Amino acid sequence: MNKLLVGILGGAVMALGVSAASAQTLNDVKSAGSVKCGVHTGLAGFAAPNDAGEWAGFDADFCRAVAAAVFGDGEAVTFVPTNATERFTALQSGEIDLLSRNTTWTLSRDTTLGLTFAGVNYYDGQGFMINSTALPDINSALQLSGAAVCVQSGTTTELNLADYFAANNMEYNPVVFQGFEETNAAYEAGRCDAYTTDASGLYALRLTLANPDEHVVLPEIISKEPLGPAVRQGDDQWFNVVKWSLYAMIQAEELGVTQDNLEEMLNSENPEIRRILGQEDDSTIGEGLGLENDWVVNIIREVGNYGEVFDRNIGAGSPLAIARGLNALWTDGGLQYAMPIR
Ligand SMILES: N[C@@H](CCC(=O)N[C@@H](CS)C(=O)NCC(=O)O)C(=O)O
Repeated sequence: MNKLLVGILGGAVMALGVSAASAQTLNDVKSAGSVKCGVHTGLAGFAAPNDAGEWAGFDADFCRAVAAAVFGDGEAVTFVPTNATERFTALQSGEIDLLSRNTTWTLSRDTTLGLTFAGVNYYDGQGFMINSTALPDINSALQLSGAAVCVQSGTTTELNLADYFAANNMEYNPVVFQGFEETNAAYEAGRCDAYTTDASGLYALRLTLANPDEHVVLPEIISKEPLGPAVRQGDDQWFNVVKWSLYAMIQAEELGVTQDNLEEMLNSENPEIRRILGQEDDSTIGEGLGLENDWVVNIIREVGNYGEVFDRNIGAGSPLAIARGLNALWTDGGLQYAMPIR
């Protein structure tokens, strides 16, 4: 056989192999009866077991939104706690179908780990927290030269920390841990002058400290941390289900469709609302995704729109009380913008 033919055949076999082997997640999820969703081991407001032992939080609710889109049931989720290091292997190995865990979208992760980010559900940035009782004169990260800084391995945090101190000609002593609990315990015990992670993580962690009021998040944000859900590479159908679940939540907020007014909205005459809720007679909004036409209705009924999920878990209606900031809708000066659902 000539080389060209071998190449073409090889390519065709590979292409078939890839699509047959990996473009299966939606079917696998449907036959398993639940979405296996990788979450944090316990980050208040994002994903942590509540008093009733149920997973609660912004990232946990995104798992529920995808389950609602697929099954019409937000509880059809198997939550799999993952730490910063094991989260990517869990996705690669098929232990989880979806990673919904304060994970930053970067070039290297997107191109070398066999995964694909489906969007950004939280625009974040890295910050520093200090104990203001121990360090009353520090009010800027630029005063941290010589500091011992608690940081977790396997994170973008560790890399940005090195860049920031180098760029500002400052020295520091990294105190690196693998686990979240260890890092937090070391900080609380005063083994580090500062703790660094995503600002959202700092606010969540502060709530769990013995004296939250003693701890101050410094004003500098030293990086971009676009956090979002990720899926395995090579399965466009599942990627689309996850990506459009996020867009649907954002679009529902833009259209004013909420958990409370959903029934009313099902009778709306606004064509955009009718379309997103699958209420047009010739609706096909589920077809290309392999879902029913009421998949958005199910997401809103089960978890609410993007703003509701934000407020309830991490925003104004929660102990974290994080401002919408960059996560406001584009119509309110923020960056959250859904592609058109039509
Ligand atoms: N967004 C950053 C940091 C995310 C991250 O893993 N942060 C730490 C601090 S909040 C964490 O979640 N640790 C918990 C653990 O590994 O169990 C990333 O994707 O690398």
